[in-house]
Parts: sequence; structure tokens; C-alpha cells
Amino acid sequence: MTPKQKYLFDLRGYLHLENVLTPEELGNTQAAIERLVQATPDELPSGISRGGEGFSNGFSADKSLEALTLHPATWPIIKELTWNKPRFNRGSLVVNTHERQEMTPLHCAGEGFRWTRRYGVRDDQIFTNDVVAFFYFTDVYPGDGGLVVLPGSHKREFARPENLFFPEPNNPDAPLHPALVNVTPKAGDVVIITELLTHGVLVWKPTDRDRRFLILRYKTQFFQDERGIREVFPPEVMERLSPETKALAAYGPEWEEKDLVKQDKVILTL
Ligand SMILES: O=C(O)CCC(=O)C(=O)O
Ligand SMILES: [Fe+2]
Repeated sequence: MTPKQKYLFDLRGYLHLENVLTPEELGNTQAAIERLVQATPDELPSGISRGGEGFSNGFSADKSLEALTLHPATWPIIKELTWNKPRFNRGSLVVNTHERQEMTPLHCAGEGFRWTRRYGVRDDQIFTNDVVAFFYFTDVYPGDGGLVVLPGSHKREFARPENLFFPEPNNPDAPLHPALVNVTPKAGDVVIITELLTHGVLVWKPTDRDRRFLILRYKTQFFQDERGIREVFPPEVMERLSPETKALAAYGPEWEEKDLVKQDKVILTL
């Protein structure tokens, strides 16, 4: 990360990277997503299912999407934040429309007693074991809705008082609390957050446009969630992943660095 990115990520808990995707990357990914949206259930690639608002394992629908897990703009940042021990563990594609009328309440990792999710700084290096990269394929404008974040909240030490920021959670026209920021990425932008950051999602207001983005989640390679170490992608998804993506999704001990991590630019073997 540049000194400016490092300062801003530490201060606010997120980064908004503009124009990350080339026109070609954007065109290919948008076309792949459109194919998914148009697909009937039995046309969906195996291991991908349509959920409430998107596609589980949607990253594996097309190589143009899978390649984003190791995109040259985000890869150095993912490595740096995980102290060179990254593990990719989830990749859902979201298509958020006006039809969903309730907001996603503010939330974050590490609320309550689950202290396993971390954010900290040591020897000038930021560390977090829960990183999310949101790749956007459509534009978000102020007033549209979508992601809201509470900058700086990844360093909170106290529980958030309920209803402090949304006294009227069911009123989509209520003014946004001044401490919250509505992030408005454009197609081709990326937002990187630590999941320790308090965030939520406002109702999507446009009726003629949706919000399409990919959620790529990374932990450390030795992080175990409450269910322990387990395969996160079903075998039919694993099967079609490139060896580099499989390596990225692999668990590993704390003292070992993956060969992949030694590379600054990773090209997927097709
Ligand atoms: O819809 C969004 O922008 C954020 C979704 C979310 O909270 C998450 O993926 O952790
Ligand atoms: Fe979240």
C-alpha cells in the first residue's frame, strides 16, 4: 500500500480504489454476470446457486471473475493486510435490486464475544485476518443506497448502542447519520474493508438499475472459524478452479509462506 492508502485504511477501515478494472476486464466480467442473470436454474454452472440476491460461488462462473481473486491491484494489498498469509474463502456475486425493501442492519465481525477476528498495527504493518474486496460492475450514485460504513469503527472498544445510527430503520428516506458514509463506487472500482468495520446496506432505490458486485473474502491461511478447518468450496467448484486459485484457497500453517505469495503478478493457468 502507498503511505496514503495505509494512512487512510488505518484511519477509516476501508479503501475505495477507483478504475481498477481495464475496459476489457470490465466488459468481460459484465458479460459473464449478464449470462448468469439470464440463465435458467439448470443452465447455472454446477456448484452455483441463485440465492435471495445473487449467486453463491459466483466468482467461479467465469475465468474473468475468478481472476479477480488475484487481481494485480488488490493482490499486494491482500498480502500486506494478512502479513503474507492469505486464504481466499468465499466469493459471492450480488445482484441487489429495488425489490428488496429492507436494509441490511449495521454489523461487523468481532461483535460480542467472538474475539478471533483481528485488526491491529505492529512495526508499521497493518494486520487483519478478515478482509473483504468488493468489485463493482455497475455504478452507484449518491442517493441510490447501497453500502454504508462507519469510518474508524474497526478500532471500536465498546458495543454500539442499538438504534443509535438508525432510529427509524424502516424509513428509507430518513437522513443518514452524519457519522456514516455511503460509499458510491462506479463500475470498475473496488472497495476493500476489514470486516471489523461496522457497515450495513441501505435499500437500493433505483428501479431501472441494479447494483452488481462480487464479494471476495480473505482470511489468514491458518484462521479457523467456529466450525474448524474445512473445505469451503464444493468439489464441483474446486474442480474447475485454476491451480493458482486453489493455492490461494488452501489452508497452511502460520510459519509457511505460499509460493503464490512470492509473486506480485499472478496469471491464472487456464
Ligand atoms: O451489500 C454490501 O454492500 C455489503 C454486504 C456485506 O455486508 C458483506 O458482504 O459483508
Ligand atoms: Fe458485512
